[in-house]
This record gives sequence, structure tokens and C-alpha cells, in this order.
Amino acid sequence: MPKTSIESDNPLLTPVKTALVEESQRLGFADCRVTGLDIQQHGKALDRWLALKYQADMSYMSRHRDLRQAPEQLVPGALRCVSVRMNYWPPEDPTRERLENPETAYISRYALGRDYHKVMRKRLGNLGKFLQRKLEGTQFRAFVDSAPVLERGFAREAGLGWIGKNTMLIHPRAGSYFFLGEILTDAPLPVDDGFTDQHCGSCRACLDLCPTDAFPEPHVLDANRCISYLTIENRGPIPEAFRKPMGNRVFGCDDCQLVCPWNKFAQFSQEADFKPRHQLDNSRLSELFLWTEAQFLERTEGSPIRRTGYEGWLRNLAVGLGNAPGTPEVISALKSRRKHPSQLVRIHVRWALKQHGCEH
Ligand code: B12
Ligand code: SF4
Ligand code: SF4
Repeated sequence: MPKTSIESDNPLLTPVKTALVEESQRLGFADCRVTGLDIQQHGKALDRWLALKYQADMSYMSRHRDLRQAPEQLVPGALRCVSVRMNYWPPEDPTRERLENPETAYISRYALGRDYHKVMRKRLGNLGKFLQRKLEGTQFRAFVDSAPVLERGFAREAGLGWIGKNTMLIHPRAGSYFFLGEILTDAPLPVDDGFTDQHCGSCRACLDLCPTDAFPEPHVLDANRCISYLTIENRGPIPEAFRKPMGNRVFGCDDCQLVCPWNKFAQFSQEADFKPRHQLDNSRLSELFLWTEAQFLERTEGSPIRRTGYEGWLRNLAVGLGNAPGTPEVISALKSRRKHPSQLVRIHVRWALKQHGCEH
């Protein structure tokens, strides 16, 4: 079908949209909806967040601030955002058991398998090409996480869910254990209704149970205090005040989702790519701490864990070991890294040994 030039919804494109949604399901997306590009309201929330310095050292959040608020500049002539979600939670995972065992490394459930950026970007690219085949001359660009796109904002406007007090995008029949992705396109596809309801009500479980008290107010997260930021994005030391509350969370954190009552409706993922690799869903802290750099690189190939780097990995695990019971295995693992060439690692090892009464 030749592309139309009008900018308002084109009812002739309804069958194209229906086919697009069907194709998205075939590609493994759990939902796919369309919205326009007005993201003003969310841009204001972003401005406030940046003014309060809640982005910590994630300078890319302020660097691309203008682009985040003017998505049409990312794709010339763009009119619509196709917003999708993909579930990632592993079926029948004894998550709480792992989190409550202080000798086990707790790795965020989104990071146990293949990196979602890779999985989703490829499939979104295929979805965009499908649209191009249906609508000759259509331009599109696919995004997952990395580009300056306010993904939760678009998802809400497209009707994929509401933004909870924990800042997660939540769907009443699917909880929040899913990733988001988008296609920006110049095709004037019919838009869906946004999600204007808020289903948090008087609940505040996530705000009260966050181990590091990272929510200064509902719907606002201070990344400086968030374990997910501290263990993944942060390149420096973990401030001492947050080391004990981190417990055994060594890569990311799921607590504000685990406590959310809406996640009893979460849909499990059947994606082979997201299946846990190298038993990362059930490994001892001390075992992971003894990985060499070569083993780290080999075992995290294609995994989101690569982002923290080997030094960051050891830093996080040292904190976990400082919080673990002081068994001979734990003490000996920590002592083996006492003279590690990285000062960052040494600082955290020293702190961990101190927790077990080993000062020297
Ligand atoms: C930076 C970032 C982080 C930072 C900061 C998180 C944050 N809350 O800002 C850190 C490293 C801490 C982080 C952690 C996590 N992240 Co993250 N992160 C991002 C990223 C790259 C940008 C988020 C952003 O723009 N933050 C700025 C603030 C201002 O935006 P926001 O919190 O989303 O707030 C929005 C609303 O709250 C809204 N808002 C606030 N007040 C009001 C009021 C009204 C009336 C309205 C309408 C809107 C509104 O405005 C904002 C814009 O829409 C996105 C990907 C992307 N490009 O969007 C992924 C993303 C948000 N992260 C994701 C995930 C999975 C996680 C973790 C669960 C990973 C983990 N297990 O450790 C945790 C969850 C922590 C949490 N509770 O948010 C998913 C979320 C999926 C979902 N269902 O919501 C995303 C979308 C990535 C993806 N492609 O799937 N993340
Ligand atoms: S991810 Fe963890 S530390 Fe971060 S806000 Fe949620 S519960 Fe708090
Ligand atoms: S835990 Fe309660 S307040 Fe927090 S996001 Fe879920 S429903 Fe909303």
C-alpha cells in the first residue's frame, strides 16, 4: 500500500495496524499499542528529576534531555510511537528463597539470560521492516533503552499500563516484570487510548520496603540511593551507608517489584534467550567472587552483567560477602582478593573483612 501523506489518523491504516499487532505477537511481544509523540507531561517530570540531581552520575540522562522531549527529532517526520513490551520473569523461580539466603548471590531476574537490548532490538527491527513492507516508503527507527526516549511515558500514553509509585510501568493483568521497546515511525497509524487510571490506591509497600529508602516521594526515584544504580551504572565505590542494606543483591534489585501486589498477575516468559545461564539464578557469592577476569568475560558474553565490568562485579560481590555469614569459605575468598590490583576492589574487600572482625 502506498504511504499516505496526511498526519491525522488514517482509518485506511486500521488493517495495517491490526497486522502489525499480530506480527508483534508472532515475534514474542506481549503487547503492542500506538500513540502520538506528545510527551510534554513526562518531559516536565524528567526536568524536575534532573534539577533534583536524582540521575546521580548517569550524565547521559541530562546530555540528551532535549531529544528526550522532542522525539520527532530522532526520526525525521515521525508521527507515531509503537510501544511494545516483552515479559522476562523466569517461570517457577524460587526468587524469595534466593534473596533470603545470605550465601547466595542475588542477581536481578531480568539479567539472568541474554541481554534484552540484543533480543528486543533485533525483533523490533523486524517489526519495523514488516511495517515497511505493508506501507511502502515508511521510515522507522527502533529503540530499546539506550536511546534518549522516555519509554515509560510513551508506554503509558499508548495504554500499556500506569506508572506506579515505584516508577515502574504496571499492567493490571501483567504486573511489571517486562521490558519496553519502541518504534518511532512517520506512518500515521490509528492511535490507542492512553492509560489514565492509577491502580496503586493507598498502597505504599514499595516505598516502605525499599532497602535503601530510594523514593523521596511516590513516583520519584533517587538513583543515588538505588541498589540497581549502585551495582550497575555506578563506576565508583558504593557509599558505606548502602552496603549493609544491599544484603546479597549484587546486580540490580527487584524488591520494589517483588512487594508489588500487582505482580501476582505477572506473566512468565517462555523466551529461551532469557533462561538463566551458568546457574546465575542460584550461585554462591564466594564462587562468583573467585571467577577470573577471563571467566567473567566468557560467562557474561551477551549478558547485561557485562555492563558493570569485572571490577564492578568484584566490588558488588565483596559487599555481598561482607553481609554473608563469616564462614571459612567466605573469609578465605575475601582474603584471596586482599591485594587485588584495583583500589576499588581492595576498598570493598577491606570493608567486608572488617564486618567479619578481620581488620588486617
Ligand atoms: C535511567 C534508568 C534507570 C535508573 C533510574 C530509574 C528511574 N526510575 O528513573 C536506574 C539505574 C536506577 C534503573 C533501575 C531499574 N530499571 Co531502568 N531504566 C532507566 C532508563 C534508561 C531511563 C528512565 C528515565 O527516563 N528516568 C527518568 C525519570 C524521570 O523517569 P521515570 O522514573 O521513568 O519517570 C517517569 C514517570 O515517573 C513520569 N512521572 C513522574 N511523575 C509523574 C506524574 C504524572 C502525572 C505523569 C503523567 C508522569 C509522571 O515521568 C517520567 C517520564 O515518563 C529506562 C529506559 C528508557 N530509555 O526510558 C530504563 C527502564 C525504566 N528500566 C527498566 C528496568 C527493568 C529497571 C529495573 C527493574 C532493573 C533492575 N531490576 O534492577 C530497575 C527498577 C528501579 C525502578 N524502580 O525504577 C525498564 C522498566 C520496565 C517497566 N516495566 O517499567 C526500562 C523501561 C528499560 C526497558 N527498556 O525496559 N533504571
Ligand atoms: S530497585 Fe531496589 S533499591 Fe532501587 S528503588 Fe527499587 S527497591 Fe529500592
Ligand atoms: S507496591 Fe503498591 S504503591 Fe508500589 S507500585 Fe505496587 S501497587 Fe503501587
